[in-house]
Amino acid sequence: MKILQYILSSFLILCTTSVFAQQDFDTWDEDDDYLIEKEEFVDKFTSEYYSAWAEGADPQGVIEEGFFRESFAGLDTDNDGFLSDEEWLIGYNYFYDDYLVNEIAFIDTDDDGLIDYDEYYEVIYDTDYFTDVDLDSDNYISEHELAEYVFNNWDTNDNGVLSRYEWNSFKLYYLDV
Ligand SMILES: [Ca+2]
Ligand SMILES: [Ca+2]
Ligand SMILES: [Ca+2]
Ligand SMILES: [Ca+2]
Repeated sequence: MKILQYILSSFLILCTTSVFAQQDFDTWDEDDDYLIEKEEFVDKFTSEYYSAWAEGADPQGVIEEGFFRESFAGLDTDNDGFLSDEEWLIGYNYFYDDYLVNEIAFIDTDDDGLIDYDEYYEVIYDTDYFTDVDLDSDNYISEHELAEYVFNNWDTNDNGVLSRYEWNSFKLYYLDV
């Protein structure tokens, strides 16, 4: 798992232009201590980014369908509407290894070598993925639940803050929805 995360991080850093990443990091790091604390993250995420995830959503939050659609879109890094082997593997290692078996052949039911949204939905809706994010179990993902989930995932070494390295590694996933 550690090695996979390392490979994944290295890969994503290559995809992220460091100049933009740097500017972004600084605007999120309000107190300029070179770390993004959870409070800094939640404030900015809920005020500026949640609306992109929750477009057209109920004021109470995002329902399951909307949440899965945005999750799928986040993994589809080249925005072609399908998950390639590579896109799936990265997403799988990062988000779903607690929930699913990693067999693309099992998910790709029409055998075209790509995972489309329906194929993804078919396997993901049956897992605890949504309910684990929906902390208060009201069937909506509120802005705070989403911020909490994103932050905890992003904080890969679980030390409660995002370093610049963690930030650069996964920026593409969360902010480019
Ligand atoms: Ca800070
Ligand atoms: Ca794709
Ligand atoms: Ca397919
Ligand atoms: Ca909820």
